[in-house]
Amino acid sequence: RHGSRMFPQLKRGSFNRITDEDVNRFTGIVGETGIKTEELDHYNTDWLNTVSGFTELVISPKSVEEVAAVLRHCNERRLAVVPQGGNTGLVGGSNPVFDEIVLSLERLNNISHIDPYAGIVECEAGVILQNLSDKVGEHGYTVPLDLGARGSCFIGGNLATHAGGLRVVRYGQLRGSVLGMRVVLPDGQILDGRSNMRKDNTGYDIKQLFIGSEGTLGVITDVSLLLPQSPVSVNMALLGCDSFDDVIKCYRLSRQCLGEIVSACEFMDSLCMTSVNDILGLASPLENSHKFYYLVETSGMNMDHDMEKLETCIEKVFESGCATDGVMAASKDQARHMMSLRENIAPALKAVGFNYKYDVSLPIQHMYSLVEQIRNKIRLTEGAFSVGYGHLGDNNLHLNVITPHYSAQALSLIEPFVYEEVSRLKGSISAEHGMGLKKANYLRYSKDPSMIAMMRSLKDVFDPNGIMNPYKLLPWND
Ligand code: FAD
Ligand code: 2HG
Ligand code: ZN
Repeated sequence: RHGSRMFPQLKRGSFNRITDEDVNRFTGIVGETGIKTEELDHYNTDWLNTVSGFTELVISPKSVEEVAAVLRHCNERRLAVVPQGGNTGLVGGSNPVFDEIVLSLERLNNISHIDPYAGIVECEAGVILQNLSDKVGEHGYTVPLDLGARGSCFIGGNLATHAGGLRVVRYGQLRGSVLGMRVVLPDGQILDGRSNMRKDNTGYDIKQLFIGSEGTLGVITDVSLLLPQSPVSVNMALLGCDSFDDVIKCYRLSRQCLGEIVSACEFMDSLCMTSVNDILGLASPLENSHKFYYLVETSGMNMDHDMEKLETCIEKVFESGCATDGVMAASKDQARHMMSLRENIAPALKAVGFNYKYDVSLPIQHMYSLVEQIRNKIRLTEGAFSVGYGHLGDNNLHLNVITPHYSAQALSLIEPFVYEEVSRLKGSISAEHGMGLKKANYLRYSKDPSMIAMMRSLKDVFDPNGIMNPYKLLPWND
């Protein structure tokens, strides 16, 4: 049996099953407090409640040596393992499919050192992103990554998925801020790539392979991150637009007017806004409803300077006619509220029904037409609707379809069409959430066969027995 209705054809790999002897051995390594054999629903099921497995064992090591000893035993015994962080992943990557052991990073949560001069933090993989952010904030720094799941996701999970989020337009992708990492391979080898140097051109940058590897090559245990200075002034504006073309024009103008202080460029359609309004009771600061909304945030060091720039920007936007309505946050609380409207789209949609999520990169001018095509395809499916939102500044569309309950028929209307279309437009079928279980078989839509073959070769080098997060990221149906 397995817990994914979406993939009835998936078969369990030829891994051994856990015995009492194995459990005793693991208990010897991590102690009684590091072992769980009961009440494992939280570990077995994903945040979206769309996939769930049947693990009977969760192991939570407290040190890198314990991770190494656990993995060595799993490898010798051919026991499959799923590394798990905060379990907020959206592609079914962090949960077992069958009876894989869950190796949770939850107890590896030490922030070991903050260098206030260089702006570097060293920490373990199990630190919750919000806690990391609060801690470095005490020293005047911020983490170069922020996302709605900050209260639950772990920095190790962020690295393993190569999470994007709200601030990529400002700080770039996470991999650019990673100075060093320590990783444990399935045979128990510790790859110690810890470093605090910004520049290091001594050959292959092995840590980069583990960023975005989704637990399929090894377990990330430690990281050093370069930190940007915390902004002193944060401002926000929410604009209402009549068309997606107008949203793009607003975006273009805002980049031109605001330059280096831009820190988020997000968009959402009207159904997203009504969903957060109606389901979560979060009110829009705009009186009227609009077909589209564009949210722009600035972060800088001088409130007067930043406000002046944003005001001039809004004036230009209205002069050009690309927005018909708009409001600037008058306080930090208002700014937070505006961003919460955007961040809460995923929680609001989750409350309505079954969510089919597509997280794609597309040329900006094609981003919304995909939503319209899908809307047309599902128009006869009872109770179904689709929305579009996302990180406009990264050309990252979040296309979500919602049906009252899981429907294989609805799924067949969307897939593989959605992947074919993204491939045709030379986009990416995963901009930031990763491949996990749900997207693994579609890898070919974004990667050439030569690249997939090389990915398999690398997998064989690091994990020759294939025990690390099986059925994830790489296609399992060929
Ligand atoms: P998990 O979900 O536990 O694991 C994710 C994957 O990483 C799994 O394959 C797991 O096996 C692997 N893994 C975890 N830890 C390790 C480790 N230490 N070593 C090796 N492998 C590991 N994502 C974005 O990119 N941008 C967003 O804006 C965004 N917003 C979100 C908002 C909400 C409300 C939610 C629920 C999710 C959001 N996500 C977003 C998705 C998710 O939060 C991210 O993918 C996050 O980085 C996952 O971190 P996690 O600790 O929860 O990892
Ligand atoms: C976001 O940007 C997240 O809000 C979630 O990446 C997107 O749920 C989604 O589709
Ligand atoms: Zn996102």
